[in-house]
Amino acid sequence: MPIIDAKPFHYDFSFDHVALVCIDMQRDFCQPGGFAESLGDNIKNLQPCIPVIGKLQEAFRKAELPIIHTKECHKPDLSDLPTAKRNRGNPKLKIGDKGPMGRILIDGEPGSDFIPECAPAQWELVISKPGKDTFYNTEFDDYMKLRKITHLVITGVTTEVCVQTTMRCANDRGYDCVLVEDGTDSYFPEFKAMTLKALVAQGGIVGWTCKSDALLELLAKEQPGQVSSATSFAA
Ligand code: TIU
Repeated sequence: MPIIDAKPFHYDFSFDHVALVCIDMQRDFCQPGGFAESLGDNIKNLQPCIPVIGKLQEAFRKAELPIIHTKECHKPDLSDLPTAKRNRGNPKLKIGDKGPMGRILIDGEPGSDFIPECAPAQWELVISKPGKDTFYNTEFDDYMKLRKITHLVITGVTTEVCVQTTMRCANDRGYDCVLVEDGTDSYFPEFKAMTLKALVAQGGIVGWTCKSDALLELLAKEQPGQVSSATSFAA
């Protein structure tokens, strides 16, 4: 059973039951002219995690392990967008308004698409989610159960919003989650730091955190083909 260094103590999992989850690595959150800037957020603070997530994706693909990508977005007719969410934060451009990258946070628009550094491979599952929680109004949980995935390696943005919400909701459903410390970022570095602490407090009340190197070193030792989940996952 693979074991990695983690907080508050080591994290172990089986290659047959683990997946990498990449949360909302979208242009609207990471690039100029998107949802983040319409809320006045500093997108510079999200840049450090981007190459780290890219490396993890490469390593999981090489080991033929599953990767699931989420994107926060809404239907073009806004039927899945609560008015409260549209108005929240009094943004310059609201969700659904036309911005430099198309309509803000609308599925199919350039802004809601993934940044190229963290884009899904053609065969990888993409979950479009209308909320911060990846389980809310999506097929994520059904898919994980079907594939017998019990352990989630979580990455993405932003740490204390969609990432933390998803990790807490996964924990309540019985998943063992490890959040990659350098594979997540917030517009507010102090919120990231506090979230990483809060998740692992009380003996890992919500789960674990680890550094990407711990996973990358482990996966570098694995030969593709040793990992039996790969073929069944793709089937
Ligand atoms: N605003 C903010 O920090 N985050 C979001 O709105 N969504 C995600 O975290 N993906």
